[in-house]
Amino acid sequence: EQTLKKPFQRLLLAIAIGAASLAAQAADFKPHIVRFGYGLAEDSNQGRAAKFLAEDLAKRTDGKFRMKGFASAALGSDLQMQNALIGGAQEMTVVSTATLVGIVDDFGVFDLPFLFANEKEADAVLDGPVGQKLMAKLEAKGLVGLAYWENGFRNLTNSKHAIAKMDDLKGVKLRVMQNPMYIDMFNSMGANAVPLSFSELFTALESKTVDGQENPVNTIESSKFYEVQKYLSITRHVYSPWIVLASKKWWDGLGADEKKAVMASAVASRDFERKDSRAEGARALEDLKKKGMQVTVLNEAELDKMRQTARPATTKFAASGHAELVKELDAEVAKLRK
Ligand code: TK8
Repeated sequence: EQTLKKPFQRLLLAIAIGAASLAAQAADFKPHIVRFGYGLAEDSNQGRAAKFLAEDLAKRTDGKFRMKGFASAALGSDLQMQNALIGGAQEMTVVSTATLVGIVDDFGVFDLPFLFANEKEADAVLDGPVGQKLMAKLEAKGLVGLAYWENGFRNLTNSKHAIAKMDDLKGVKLRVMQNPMYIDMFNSMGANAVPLSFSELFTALESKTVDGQENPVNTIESSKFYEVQKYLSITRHVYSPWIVLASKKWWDGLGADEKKAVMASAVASRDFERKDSRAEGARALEDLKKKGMQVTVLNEAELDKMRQTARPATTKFAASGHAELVKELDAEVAKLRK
C-alpha cells in the first residue's frame, strides 16, 4: 500500500509544481518605474516601510517593477503629491489621511479627537467596511487607495513651556495639518492653530514662526524635532492613519496581474509598517528623553477636559453631511469594545 501511495503522491506533487510554475510564468509583468514619494526622512518608520514595499514589489513582479523611494518630501508635500498622482505625473505616495479632506471630505472622520482607544481599534475600523468604503470614494477623484499604514497617536511638542493641562495651550502658536478639524480643535482649546505642510515644519519651528506642533513620537524623533522643541506632552489626542495611494491614471494602465501584485505588496507593507512603528514607539520616547526633551503626561481629568472642549468640532463635522458616517463609525467602535 505504502509503495503504491508514494509514487502517486509524487505524481500529484509534480503536477502541482508544474501548474504553479506555469501560473507564475503566465503572470504578465511589464517593466515599470514607480516613483514613491513620502514626507518623512529615509531613516524613519515611513522610510523603512517604503524600502520594504519596493523590495516586496520587485519580488512579486520578477524585478519588473522598480520602485524608487523619494524621502523628505523631495517630490512635494502631501497635498502636492496627491495632485501629482491625480495628474498622472507621479505613480505612488503615502500621505496623512487628514490632508485628503480637500479631495474626499469624509476622511475627516478619522480626525475626530479621542476616537480610538488603541491601535487594535484603529486597525479593525481602517481595514473594515468604513475604511474600505472611504478608500473606494477616492477613485472618482483620480486616486486609488491601497492600504492604511500607521502614523500613530499624536502628541504635542513646543518650545515655550511645559504643557500639563489644556489651559497651558493658551496663546501657543501650534502648527497643524491643513485640515479644518485640527484647526477648530486646537483653536477651541486656546491655541493659535497655524495650518502648514509638514515639509515646511522643521524650519518653521527652528525660526520660531510657530511654537509647537503635534505628531507621533516616532515622527518627533525621526524628524529631529528635539533639536528645536524642548517640551513634549503625551496627549494621544488623535490616532493618525497614513494611506498608500496610487495614481488612477497609472493604475488603469496596469494589467490584472500587475494590479494584484501592487495590491499584495501594499498590504504586506502595511503589516510590516504597523509592526515596525509599534516596536519603535517606546524606544523613540526613551530616546527623546535622552536627547533632553522634558516629557509631561497629561492626566485623565485634563484629557477629558480636552475631549469635552473638542466636542463642538465633532458636532460640526457630523452636521456638515457626515452624521450617518459618524454614527456608523461610533457603532463599529462600540461593537469592538463589547
Ligand atoms: C508627512 C506627514 C506627517 C503628518 C503631518 O508627509 O503632516 O504632521 O503627520 O506624517 O503626512
